[in-house]
Amino acid sequence: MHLREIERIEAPTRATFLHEYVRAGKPVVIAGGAKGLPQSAWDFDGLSDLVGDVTVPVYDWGASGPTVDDEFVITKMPFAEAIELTRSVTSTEKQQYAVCQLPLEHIGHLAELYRKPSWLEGLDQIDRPALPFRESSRHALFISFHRGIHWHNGRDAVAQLLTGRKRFVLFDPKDSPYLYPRRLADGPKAWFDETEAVFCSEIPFEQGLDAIDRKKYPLFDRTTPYTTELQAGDCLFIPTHWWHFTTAVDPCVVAVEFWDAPLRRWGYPNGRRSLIMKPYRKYLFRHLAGRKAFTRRQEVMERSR
Ligand SMILES: O=C(O)CCC(=O)C(=O)O
Ligand SMILES: [Fe+2]
Repeated sequence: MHLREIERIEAPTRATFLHEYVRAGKPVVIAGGAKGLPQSAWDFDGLSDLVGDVTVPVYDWGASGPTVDDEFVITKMPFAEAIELTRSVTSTEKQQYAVCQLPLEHIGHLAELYRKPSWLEGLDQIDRPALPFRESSRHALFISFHRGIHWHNGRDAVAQLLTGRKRFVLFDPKDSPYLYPRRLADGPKAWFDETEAVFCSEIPFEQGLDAIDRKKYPLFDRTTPYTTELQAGDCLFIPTHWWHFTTAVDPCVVAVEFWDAPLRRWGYPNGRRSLIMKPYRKYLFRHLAGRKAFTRRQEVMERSR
């Protein structure tokens, strides 16, 4: 296995970012790319002061912390309380709580305060996919120690590290055959669990790359992990269908923008699954669930009613 460091650039123009990275489907770190923007004041104390009294959904994995099965429940609490619980996590197995995929629109007036980096301006309006594959652009907040491996279902993303330090590990979609992807048929829940991200490797990444059992997962050595450690203010472009997981070095807050990527840039072979799942999901939301937030747990609750 050959680790590669993700390329780092500074202050790109919008054109450079678009042509050399987004359209090339190439991950890149924009060092200091979120510096000077209003959201750079969103450290733990800043967020508590601004929107600490807003009630937010929090992921709860119980005493075991997140595992490959990613069995969690959603619980609700004031954001200030969620911040205290999530910022004090020091290891993956002790991560009972995390804030994941929390839309800025659901956290008081945060969405109004947020500003897009200039090099990201308007990129969600070009190269749009055909209607059945479209979703709205979103920005969401994450406060997690470990975020399990997944890829984004037809969405490009820019993660901005607002405070702390975090290690990101990415894999090219071409490495999918060596990442022991789960098949949709492996669990009925998988058919419903398609909110931006898809969790679908059998390999436990919770303890990092070195802890992976090479005898049990011999093909894993054929992958090329792309790694980087983000500091506050750094941004990372994650092309659609690139696998990734994250682990905090220091407690951190991440803001992520998601927008649609055209089909020709979907990463294959795992992108094939999205050709079916994306339109299917849109149908599901519109006609069956009637709403956008649709987590694994909600689905279980929904169906047991
Ligand atoms: O680190 C996190 O909590 C989430 C990061 C992530 O998955 C992303 O930026 O897409
Ligand atoms: Fe992600």
